[in-house]
Amino acid sequence: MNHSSLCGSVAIGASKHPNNGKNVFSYGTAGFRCRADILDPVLYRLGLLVVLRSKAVKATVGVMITASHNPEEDNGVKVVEPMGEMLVAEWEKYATSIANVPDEDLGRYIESLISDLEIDITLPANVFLARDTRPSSVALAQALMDGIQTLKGDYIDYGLLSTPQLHYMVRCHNTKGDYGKATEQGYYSKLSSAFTQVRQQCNSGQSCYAREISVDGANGVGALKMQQLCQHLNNQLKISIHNDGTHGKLNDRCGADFVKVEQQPPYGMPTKEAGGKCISLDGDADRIVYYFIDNDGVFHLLDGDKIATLIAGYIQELVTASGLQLNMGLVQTAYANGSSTAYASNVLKVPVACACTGVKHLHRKALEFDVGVYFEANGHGTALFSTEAADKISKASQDESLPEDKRHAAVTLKDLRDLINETVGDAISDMLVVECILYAKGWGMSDWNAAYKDLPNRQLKVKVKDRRAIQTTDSERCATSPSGLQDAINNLVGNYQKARSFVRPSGTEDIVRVYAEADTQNAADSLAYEVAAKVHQLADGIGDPPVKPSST
Ligand code: NG1
Ligand code: ZN
Repeated sequence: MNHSSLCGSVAIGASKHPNNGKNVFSYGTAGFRCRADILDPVLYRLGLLVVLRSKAVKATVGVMITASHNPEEDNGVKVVEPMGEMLVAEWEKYATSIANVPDEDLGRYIESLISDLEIDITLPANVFLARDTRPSSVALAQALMDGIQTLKGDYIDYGLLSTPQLHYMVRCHNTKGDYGKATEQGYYSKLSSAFTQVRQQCNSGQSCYAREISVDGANGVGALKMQQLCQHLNNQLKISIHNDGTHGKLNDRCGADFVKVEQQPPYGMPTKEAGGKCISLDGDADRIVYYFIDNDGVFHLLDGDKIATLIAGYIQELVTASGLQLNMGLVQTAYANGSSTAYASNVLKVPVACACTGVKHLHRKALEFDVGVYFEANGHGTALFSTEAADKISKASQDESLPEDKRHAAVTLKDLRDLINETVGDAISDMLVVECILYAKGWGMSDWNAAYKDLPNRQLKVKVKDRRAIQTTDSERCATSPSGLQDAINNLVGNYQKARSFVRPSGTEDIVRVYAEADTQNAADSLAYEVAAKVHQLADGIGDPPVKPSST
């Protein structure tokens, strides 16, 4: 494509997807995410950009259209790197720029990227795209394809997929099938056969394990994909799917985010049965939380921290049993419950690292270990094996000279790795991993829940004039500005037992988030409101200062 034909094609395309310049778009930790009705020009432009990204990395890249746990009216889009990871930081800047450049400068902007980044425009480009079930996703996918076609890129439109499925497809394709087959059937086959293998090796014969699971599909794509998975599981699990999208609205009083934030069961789920195992997915099925109601009718949430410690503890046991020298780590964020961190370090003896909020930060940190497990408290996470670790495990699994128990542990580790979606957190894969571990231990929900007791906690949102006024360090656990805020937080925390609190600007909403935990719910609530009031006072709060309602 020469200069004038590129600019000409881009101008024609842009006229069909005009940017009226009224909105400012920013590619944040979750890609672009906002009201669906203003995203059309962003998708078109991102279509142009991913063609360049594919040429720059000489590989297939992915684009997922979803706004995850946000309301149905929102939408969003995220770019997937060749190995299934999140878009690199440098290109996040280009994504933000291309989304905001005026229509008449778009052709020139693309040309400048091509020349500045020395992209060989004659190379082929290939993009995999998929979308969630939001009604707006269909037209946005078309805008994206228009952008890809403008720059003569190739693409495969997978239609409806979960976010982690799309990440998986991209990695499978770029590893030439080494990671699996880049089809939906390939995904279910890989996971279901690994699931069967792991379960065969680790049957404890104990009795508290139950194979019945009630799934809250958040009225989204996860419900559809879970149905398909069931067809491959040969009744090893008995899954009943609720909030499957046939009547309710996406993420409306259901889904993993609702359950985590509200600390209550979703609507539309038969949770009344005591002891019943329940899970909630989010709108694009990359998050999962477990929960159950006990015999006294009390709701118990087993969130990302409980899942992370279960998985890390089990992998640690297998690594020890195999005799392999692998350094393991658990990566959390500041939102991890203090009890989970203490349990991982003191009981499991797994080193814990803290990363900034947003899975790309956790993912990066987890790569520093031979085996790194990472989870956000909200249920988004996975485990990563370094190439060396995977090689060692694979060799040990085939080493006939090893004692039987060591080799057996290595075989289980190898199959467990096949069950894990290493590209990104995956609710379906995470569920299968958790079910294998509970099965191996013969655990019911209350056995698992008894591992440690969460410290009561509270999250609040504060509206301020400019959330960038809040700056943080130490993986967001300490505020460096506005001045005096951290000292004030320290003083307030000092008034409570087992207390901790921090504040940070949200990356996905125009608010400041406040987190507090303490020995009682009342104390955690009081501390959270006191810290929120300080934020409001020192960072130009909007509206009335937050006050603790008398009922909490
Ligand atoms: P922000 O809005 O930056 O707190 C939220 C979640 C993140 C992550 C992103 C992306 C919390 C406290 N924050 O980020 O963990 O999931 O959304 O979806 O849950
Ligand atoms: Zn999600």
